[in-house]
Amino acid sequence: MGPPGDMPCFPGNDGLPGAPGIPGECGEKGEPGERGPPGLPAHLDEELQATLHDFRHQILQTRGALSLQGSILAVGGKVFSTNGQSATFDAIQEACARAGGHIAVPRSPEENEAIASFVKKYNTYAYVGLTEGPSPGDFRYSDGTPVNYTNWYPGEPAGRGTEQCVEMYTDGRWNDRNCLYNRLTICEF
Ligand code: MMA
Ligand code: CA
Repeated sequence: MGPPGDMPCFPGNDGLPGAPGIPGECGEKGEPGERGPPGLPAHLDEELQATLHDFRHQILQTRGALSLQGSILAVGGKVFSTNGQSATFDAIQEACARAGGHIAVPRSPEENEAIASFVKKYNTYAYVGLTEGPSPGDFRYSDGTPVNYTNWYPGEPAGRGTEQCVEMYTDGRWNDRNCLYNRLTICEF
């Protein structure tokens, strides 16, 4: 065998590409774009009018279907609704919140009658959205404001701090009551 040659060899082919690097940081938020051209007046905007027409139609359809089921009642600006199910005060509050509303609370004789009509229909007492504050006999709305309209059954509230919720009887009158019974779920929206 002869001595090693001194002929330089040519570079070989490139290796395989490496693994991707870690992502870089996000860029700055861009400037807002230029203001668009002024739109048509609403009454001349056919697309807007068609959308409004469709909304109105869908609202009427939904209201019609729900009122035929007897599960909603509109009074003044409020809509009252029940699912016909009974639950504790806390569970009613949660169910109403999940539906995007609050537990029903009558703030006028008309609202009281609407709620009472569900109580009669289901022959089940309902809790209303009032609870007793720290001082006995002081019932408040869930936003903490003191109750103004009331419809207590004669002699009520009598719990003096031991009955912190309020149930509605089938005649529409109210009784302060422990919060852990199962009472009709009625929400307002
Ligand atoms: C009575 C009366 C109410 C009270 C309930 C509790 C039936 O009504 O004392 O004030 O809330 O009892 O059981
Ligand atoms: Ca009572």
